[in-house]
Amino acid sequence: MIWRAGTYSFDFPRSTLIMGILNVTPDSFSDGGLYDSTDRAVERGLEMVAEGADIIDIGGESTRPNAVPVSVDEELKRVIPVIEILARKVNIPISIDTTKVEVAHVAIVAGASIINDVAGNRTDDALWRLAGETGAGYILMHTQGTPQTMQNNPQYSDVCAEVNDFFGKQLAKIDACGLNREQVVLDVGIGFGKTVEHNIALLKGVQTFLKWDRPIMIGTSRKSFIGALTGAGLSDRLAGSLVSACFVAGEGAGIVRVHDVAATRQALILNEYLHNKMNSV
Ligand code: PT1
Repeated sequence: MIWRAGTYSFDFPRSTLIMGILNVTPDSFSDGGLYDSTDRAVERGLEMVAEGADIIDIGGESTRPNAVPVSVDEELKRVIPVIEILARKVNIPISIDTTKVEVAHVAIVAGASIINDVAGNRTDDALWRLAGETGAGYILMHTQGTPQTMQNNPQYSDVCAEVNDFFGKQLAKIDACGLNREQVVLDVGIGFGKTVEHNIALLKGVQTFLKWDRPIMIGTSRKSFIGALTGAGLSDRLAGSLVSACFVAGEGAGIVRVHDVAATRQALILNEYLHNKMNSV
């Protein structure tokens, strides 16, 4: 199975890809304000490449529960200078974490190769047509509602079945927009309109999403369900993040989205040796 993202492509099955998170925001849930100048953000991007990232995901609008929305202009001002510089300095794809077609368009012109869409439940097709026209990779993420409403009593009768229904319906609409399925990655949206039980069911159910024959991406890094299950505070969730990344990798997820790139690379390498997915030793 191939995933095409601009001039990049990845063949699956393969060792799990690591998408490193670069939040250029003052308010992201675990690292807000850390990389809110262009220089510091570029430096962290280069550091993630050195740590073994396969993709850098740049976001200028936090989408954690109850985040405050930002304008197109503000989002552009945050992310575009970072994308322009990093795209020239690194040889891995840069992804733009945005729900706005205007931001995605300028980001692609600036050098981004992937659109990471946490509003995969969109009803308009402009973002899908943009991905089709530009050949960018496209990450379709499941969510219920918006960041402002999604944690307001989320309900499912069978969360894996309902997320699979969602993938089927959205993929059919996407097909009609000239966006090739080879460009598409599916993401269950951990923490987006889900209770702790829903998140656990989705992680245990990774295999049910493989039927679409597309790479599955999972983002658990530092999220609140780890805190809810263990009592760990925001700055203390690395162990839970690593265990969940290794678990979903073993279940067939192709990409994990993480803050802690070096630690995740180390954990995944060991995990792959222990599961006999690496030949030597
Ligand atoms: C994700 C993701 C994302 N997560 C993709 N993009 C975030 N494709 C941003 C919490 O419960 O999983 N996949 N972009 C961050 N969103 C959240 C959601 C952060 C929930 C924290 C929580 O703590």
